[in-house]
Amino acid sequence: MTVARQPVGRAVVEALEAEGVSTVFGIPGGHILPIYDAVYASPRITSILTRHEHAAAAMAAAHAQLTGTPGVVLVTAGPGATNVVTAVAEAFVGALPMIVLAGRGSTATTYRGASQEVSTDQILRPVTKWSTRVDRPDLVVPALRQAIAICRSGKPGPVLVEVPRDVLAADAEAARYVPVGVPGRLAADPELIGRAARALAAARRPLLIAGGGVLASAASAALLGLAQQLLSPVLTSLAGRGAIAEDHPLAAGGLGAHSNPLSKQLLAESDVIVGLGTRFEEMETNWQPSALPPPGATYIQVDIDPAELGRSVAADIAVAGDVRTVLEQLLASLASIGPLPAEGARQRADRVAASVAELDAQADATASRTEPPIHPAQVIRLARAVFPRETILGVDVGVSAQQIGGAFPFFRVYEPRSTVVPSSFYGMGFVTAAMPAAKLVHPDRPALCFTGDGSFQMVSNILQVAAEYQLAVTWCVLNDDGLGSIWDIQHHAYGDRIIDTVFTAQPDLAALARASGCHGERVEVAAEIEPALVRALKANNEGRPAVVDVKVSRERLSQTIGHYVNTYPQP
Ligand SMILES: Cc1ncc(C[n+]2csc(CCOP(=O)(O)OP(=O)(O)O)c2C)c(N)n1
Ligand SMILES: [Mg+2]
Repeated sequence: MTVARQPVGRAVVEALEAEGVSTVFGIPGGHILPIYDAVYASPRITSILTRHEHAAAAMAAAHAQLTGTPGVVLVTAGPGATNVVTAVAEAFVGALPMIVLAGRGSTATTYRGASQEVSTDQILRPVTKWSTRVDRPDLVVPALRQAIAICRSGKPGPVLVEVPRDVLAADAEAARYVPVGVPGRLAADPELIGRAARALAAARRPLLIAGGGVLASAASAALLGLAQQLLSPVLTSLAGRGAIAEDHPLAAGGLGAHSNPLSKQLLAESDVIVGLGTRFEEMETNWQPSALPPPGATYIQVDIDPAELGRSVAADIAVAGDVRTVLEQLLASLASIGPLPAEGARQRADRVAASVAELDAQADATASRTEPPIHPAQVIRLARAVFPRETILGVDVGVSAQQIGGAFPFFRVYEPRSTVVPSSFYGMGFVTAAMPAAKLVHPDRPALCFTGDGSFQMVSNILQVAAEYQLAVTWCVLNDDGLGSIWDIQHHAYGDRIIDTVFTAQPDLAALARASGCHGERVEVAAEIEPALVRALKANNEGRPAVVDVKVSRERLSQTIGHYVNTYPQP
């Protein structure tokens, strides 16, 4: 009997199809063409040409943030692969599943100075869960399948499979492909669940903190169940936003510079704190005791990855397991303990709701300012009025976008998997470049990205990508003519010795948008903010991406100053 054979590139694409992949992001080069040629023939996979590989990996990461399934990147050898390093590192630190398929010089020329031949598998190794080079045609698909299993399992992350061009162009036996599927849900040790449940049942002032792990395990309903059982307020990390609808009476805000005075107070006063798939990363704490569980509190940490338990904050009860499963176990255990919630919990919950209403009123007051200059918070609060509830929110790096766009309640998020955010790796431009992927995942939901002028200019060729594919997002540039976050530090901690943090020549970003086929407007007075955002949303609804470039002052929220400036220098 003759065994059917087929080109490796085609087998790779068939495997991706079997895994349900519908979009790949990348840029072709000679080394990766066998895969591209099979995508050309595929009825199920669309490729997006991203004009820079950084944007390919960033969009794949956004795809992962918004869907929970791996984003797929196709790049050529050498510079194609090295161009993805920064966005792959974002996915690594941010625990996002991603598959990078890269070409490599032919096996015949490996040691002979071939074009584009550097050890890209080694360059990517520290920022991937697995980085491998496959030199045998019959092992490419098995390696890919293994890579998919690894990128989705436990704490998700990126993987690299690179294949020399001759191997990719060869034929291999057509073996049956069995999809990896969704990872199983790991339950926690029942004894630990019992300890955690008893601690929670005895808590007088519990607090739940939802991180990206809550979204990763689709645990929102269980989170809400526990919060309501205990009448416990809920804080979210930036990655965890949307884990609870931000108009829920128990939603109290975030951690770190994105936090408000209420969330700090809740952290300080709570006696039992449950961290759910969250890490108290440096971006959120600056290692300051006031941003961490207080010494007297019992800290219960739940994480799928045992290596995360107690890593940044010592945990009194460390529970390894899938967040949703653990929450369900806790709820079952609590049901047998009762009675809940603690005395005084109703009054505390009412106080939280009243404080949120007060914060909201303050945000409204900021937004209503009419005299110049424009405070970035104004823009963000007004955008919340213009863009509807189902909007996908992107916040790039930078003081304006991050600290204010990320801050509750200026812009609200209502559903899980509705944000595109950087990890604590914190690369400028990552979210700006990633944002158009939102329209691929949710064509019917508006998508709005707050970004800084520095971050935007790192990746502004994303405008052309968005225009080409009509990925109609709005970038709202909070333009302070500089690298404001770093200017802040020079201003406060370096005696105002300002070097290389101010731009004196700036492009007209609105004109750049228009020249790229997008809608573009520049705003310099407060009265124009809202109408400009309305027109941008209208352009989006007509299929055109938009830039609203707003001239803002270098004004900060008090929480931002407390978080960064007062704590500088850091360890
Ligand atoms: C790729 C990269 N380079 C440098 C930095 C350091 N950095 C952090 S914030 C920032 C300034 C960001 O400027 P902008 O996007 O205009 O936002 P702003 O702080 O002005 O609001 C810089 C340079 C970084 N995080 N990422
Ligand atoms: Mg700036």
